[in-house]
Order: sequence, then structure tokens, then C-alpha cells
Amino acid sequence: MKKTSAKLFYLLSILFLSTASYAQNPIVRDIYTADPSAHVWKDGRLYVYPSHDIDPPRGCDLMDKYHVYSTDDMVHWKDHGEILNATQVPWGRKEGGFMWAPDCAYRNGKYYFYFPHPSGSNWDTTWKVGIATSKQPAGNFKVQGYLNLGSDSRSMIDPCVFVDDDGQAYFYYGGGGRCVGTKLKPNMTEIAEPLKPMEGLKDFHEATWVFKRNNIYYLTYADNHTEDKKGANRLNYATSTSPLGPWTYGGVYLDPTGCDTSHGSVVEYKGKWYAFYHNSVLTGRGNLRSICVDELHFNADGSIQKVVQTGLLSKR
Ligand code: FUB
Repeated sequence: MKKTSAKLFYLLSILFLSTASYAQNPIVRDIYTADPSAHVWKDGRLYVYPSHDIDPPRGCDLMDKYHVYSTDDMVHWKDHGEILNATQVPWGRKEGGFMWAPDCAYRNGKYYFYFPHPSGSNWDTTWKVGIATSKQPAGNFKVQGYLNLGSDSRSMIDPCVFVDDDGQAYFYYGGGGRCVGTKLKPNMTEIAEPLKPMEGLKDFHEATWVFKRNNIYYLTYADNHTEDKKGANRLNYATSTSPLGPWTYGGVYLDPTGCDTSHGSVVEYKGKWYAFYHNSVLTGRGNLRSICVDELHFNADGSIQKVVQTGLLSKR
């Protein structure tokens, strides 16, 4: 009986949310996009920097040609077009592809676009975090090089840059079960201190995202969950009073989306909080993904409620 009421409540919530005034999920339908990093910049628009699954896919290795999207009402999304591709990366592997989950940060009039990309044919062991800069949030990016992360070359994917209220920027990355972070120098292109492991995360896999709300720092990430089937990773969160931890595990806030991977970001826009994520509802294929957004709700104690994925209802 309890289970039936819970199911009914869930279905009614989806029905209500799917008639709310948001663009229908997935929000991009003409190409395949994944790993959305969302930011609100000083022009008052919300920008999303996703990666791009190339159709037809071959695993995740053909991913290339980043696009940027923006909105000022969560209904109408503007595609700013392609901002960077693998042929524009002088130090990149000659075979191209592997332009994975990016992030973007703003400081002193410049936008810094961080993208993971291998430098050699052996992609798995040659990851670097590239940096491209521009005076605009969605165009004219020029590759500047890559972050010098010392001898650390393990799973150098999924960069995330968080800028605190005092202007100090923090850099995080990680995959394959390891998440590390440190301060960035004011130039945004060098780390200020050695990388340190983020402690307290439970079952970390990849996809780090850091944000702050009411003086609490949140680190969200994908776990390794595969209980019933392949493609069952979930998004989890942990909290801290410091941007570099130690972290206290909070729980799962996004259930599996039907993809082989899960990856998301959280942002506040015009008084509401949103969870961005990807699913495979348009294709049924974990390597042809589509970005979605739904509202995110917090409890009074700062804990995060499970996201109701309206994206799971959409079909082509
Ligand atoms: O999209 C390629 C990789 O899959 C990302 O870097 C991971 O987070 C996962 O989504």
C-alpha cells in the first residue's frame, strides 16, 4: 500500500513537472550532448558547457566539437555553435577525438575553458587538462596549453573549477575511483599547491562538481553503482565546511538515467536550484546521450532531495 502511494506521488509529480514552464527534456535534440557543466555569468544568462557524442559513436572515443548553450528563461535555449575541436589542440593526439567532459570558469574579464584530452595515441595514459581562453563566454576560445599537474597522469578527466566568494579558485579532477583537488593560482592556469585526495567520498567513480549554498560546500559525483544492470551509475553528494574537504557523505540525489555513465552539475538561477544531467532517452544508447535539467530541492538541514527526472518521459 505504502509502495503504491509512493508510486502515485512520483507519477503525479512527473505529470505536474512536465507541464511546468521549462523546455522539454532533453533540452538539446539536434545533436547528442553529455556531461553538462552549468554556470551563470555576469550577463545574467545561464550557460551550459557539455561534451558532444558524435553520431555514429564508437565507445566514447570519437567525442569532439564542443558546443555551448545558454538561456535566460529555462525555456528557450540558444546554441552558440561549435567552440573548439580536437584539430585546434596543438599538443593533442594526432587521431583526434576524446574531447571529454569540460568545465568553464570566469576571472578578471576572461573565460577559461578546461577540457580533458589525451596527448598521445595511447589515450588512456596520456590525459591532460587543456585550457582555452576567451573574452566571451561562448566563442573565440584559443587553446593556451594545459595545466601542469606534475607527474600525475592517472585518469586526468572531468576537470571542475569552483570559484569561491572571496575569488579563490579551486581545481578538481578525477576518474577511475580517485578524486583530487587543490587551489589554482590567480592566473587560473597553474595549481598553487600539490593536489590532495578528497577524503570522505563514498564509492567515487568520476564527474566531480563543486558548488556552495548557505556556506556549505557540496561535492557531487558519479558512483560505481551497477546493481541490476550496466549503466546504473548514480549521482551522489557530500558536504564540507571547506572547499577541499574533508567531506561528509550525503547520499544519492540522482538515480540511474539509463546511460553507461552519469555526470551532472548544480546551479542556482533566478532563485531556483537546478540539476543538470544526461540520459539516453532519445537513442537508448549510452554513448549517444542528451542533456537534461530538472529542479533541485534542499531540505531545511541542507540535505538534497532526490531529483524527479522528467527527462525519462521524453521520446523523440
Ligand atoms: O563523456 C565521457 C566521459 O563519460 C566523462 O568524462 C565521464 O564523466 C563520463 O560521463
